[in-house]
Amino acid sequence: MITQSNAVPRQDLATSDDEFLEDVLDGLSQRQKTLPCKYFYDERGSQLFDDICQTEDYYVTRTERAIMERYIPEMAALVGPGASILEFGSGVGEKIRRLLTSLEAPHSYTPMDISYEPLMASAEQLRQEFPSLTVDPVCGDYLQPWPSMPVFLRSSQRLVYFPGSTLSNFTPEQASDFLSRIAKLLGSGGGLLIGVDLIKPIEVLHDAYNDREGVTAEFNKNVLSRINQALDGNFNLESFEHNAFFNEQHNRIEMHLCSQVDQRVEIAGQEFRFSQGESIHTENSYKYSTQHLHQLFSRTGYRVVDFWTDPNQYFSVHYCTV
Ligand code: AVJ
Repeated sequence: MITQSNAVPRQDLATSDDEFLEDVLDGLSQRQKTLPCKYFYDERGSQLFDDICQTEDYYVTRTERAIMERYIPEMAALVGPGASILEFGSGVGEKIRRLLTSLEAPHSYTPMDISYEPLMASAEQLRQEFPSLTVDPVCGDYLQPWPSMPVFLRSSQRLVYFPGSTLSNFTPEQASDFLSRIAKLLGSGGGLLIGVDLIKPIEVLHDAYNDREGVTAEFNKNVLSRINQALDGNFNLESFEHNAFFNEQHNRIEMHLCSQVDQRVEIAGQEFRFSQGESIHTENSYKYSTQHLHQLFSRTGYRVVDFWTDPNQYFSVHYCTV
């Protein structure tokens, strides 16, 4: 992890090639081959994700934005003045602007993200746009132990912002653990503003992860080209097919890459066999009902103060306090 207080800027430790290689070899050695979804987000992958967010079929981003637009004054009133905000997975810092301009005199902003360059660039830009705001970027994987974050912890008006349904990528156990950790970090009186995707008709879900422009398929396959480039792999991208479907038993979209033929792939000198039809499980995206969420929040130490949805009830934003 890197915080601003580390005087010397360093490469992103959270995405070192050594760790990447270890995770890839590990994942592809399992019976159901798998790859951690965090590796989608290299520069090209982040661009492709942005493109997904703009497709007609992917309702998630646009629906959350509409909820925020409509209800942000209510949210800001609940949060109150002088907030210090910690955001997990801040990306290029797009969503926070809307919140910063609506909150009354926000005091500080601590973005945490795995991608070093966009994190630092957006921190610098926010400092210029909001001169009275203390911006204290923290680079790292938020599923790992967190660094100290002194600026955030010094405040008694703590707000954690976790938009975009990133929680969807966590298993239910990871989601509980993560929310519990945040509750402890927030302490009594702290607030959580969180956007989570909801269960909906299966066709809508299916289309969102199988968009007609094929951007999601490209996003999924990009992890293979990343392995080829960074880890000296020889995946033939044409011989893998994007497959995304809703697993009703687990309430989750699963994304896979299916081998179209029997084949062998080499990565950093190590060989992996794929039989025809065998898949690599690349992502889970869990969908929740508001009842699920309310149970989850109360089990992990929160009280739901208010929540907002869109007219179709496709997406939810919750404000909870500890
Ligand atoms: C960033 C986890 C919310 O699950 O909808 C989009 C990622 N994957 N299309 C999601 C994603 C394929 C996205 N989250």
